[in-house]
Amino acid sequence: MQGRVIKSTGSWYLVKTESGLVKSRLRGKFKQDNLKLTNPIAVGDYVTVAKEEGQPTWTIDEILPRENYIIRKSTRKSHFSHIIASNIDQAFLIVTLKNPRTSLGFIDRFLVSTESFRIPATIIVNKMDLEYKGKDLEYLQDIHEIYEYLGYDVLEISALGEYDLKDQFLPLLRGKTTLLSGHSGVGKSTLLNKIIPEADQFTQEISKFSSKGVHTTTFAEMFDIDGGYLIDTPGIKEFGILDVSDYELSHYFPEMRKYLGQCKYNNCRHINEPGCVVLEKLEEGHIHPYRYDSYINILNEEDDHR
Ligand SMILES: Nc1nc2c(ncn2[C@@H]2O[C@H](COP(=O)(O)OP(=O)(O)OP(=O)(O)O)[C@@H](O)[C@H]2O)c(=O)[nH]1
Ligand SMILES: [Mg+2]
Ligand SMILES: [Zn+2]
Repeated sequence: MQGRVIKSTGSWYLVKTESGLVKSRLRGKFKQDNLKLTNPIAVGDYVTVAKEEGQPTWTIDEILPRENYIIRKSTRKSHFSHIIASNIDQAFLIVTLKNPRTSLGFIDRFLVSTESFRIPATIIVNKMDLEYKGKDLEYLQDIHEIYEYLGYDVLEISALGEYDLKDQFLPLLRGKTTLLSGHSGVGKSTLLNKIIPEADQFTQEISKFSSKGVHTTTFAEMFDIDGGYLIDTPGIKEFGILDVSDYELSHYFPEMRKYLGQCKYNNCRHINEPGCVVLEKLEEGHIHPYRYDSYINILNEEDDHR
């Protein structure tokens, strides 16, 4: 019987099938795509399940090919990676201006991972009910300028208070599998609860001491919404990029992608090569210097891990 994994705890999986939800375990090992994974099965995966003979339990026997996935390096063991969710139609990156501030570098890394599968991404600035001063408002302005220029939507919301989120969000979610991602404490679960009150996801105040989130959500889980699904995930601290070669990286920066093939050398990495069109466009202001910084930072980080 086929089904879709809607919750994963690492030791068991909730699979939605034609005949309802079944709690399943993995039998044996799953090796796949040469990926070293901390989680062999991820929320969003399509799988086949079978009932164990004479037992009330189910097992996952097979995982169907993934159309796409969002993956990050596992923080503790950097040669391992973790699939955040698979088979998604769009990704909403929830960001905040302060407590914690989401950095542009973090946003760019996330977008590299969505671009690598051409998954549409939207940046959602949450906690707009709070008061912001000069620097934070400038930062908000930067986010709009940088990402809207690239074609990403940037929405400002408040998951608390009187903001009418259902009207704003439901049309975006209809019939789609949507991932909510972002740092811990940005309000992913609060937003999900607002849209799907039955979900009743646990939320928690940010630690006053560190102004960081406390990783309240520990497992990814997806909830039915309007013919689609909304996926709540644990907050991520850093977003390590995986398996992208130096020559490939610029393909995942839309503002560079359109000039590729125009550089003098076809293996140009756009660092200091003569006749580099990307550097020319940067000089002319068609590529944002912050974005170019992120590009260089990711290149350097990739080197460290080889
Ligand atoms: N002022 C304000 N606070 C918010 C808003 N959204 C969420 N919060 C608060 O931020 C804190 C963290 O919210 P959560 O929803 O638990 O954050 P999360 O992103 O799910 O965090 P993790 O599960 O750890 O990844 C809670 O105290 C929420 O009440 C908002 O729009 N405005
Ligand atoms: Mg949460
Ligand atoms: Zn170049």
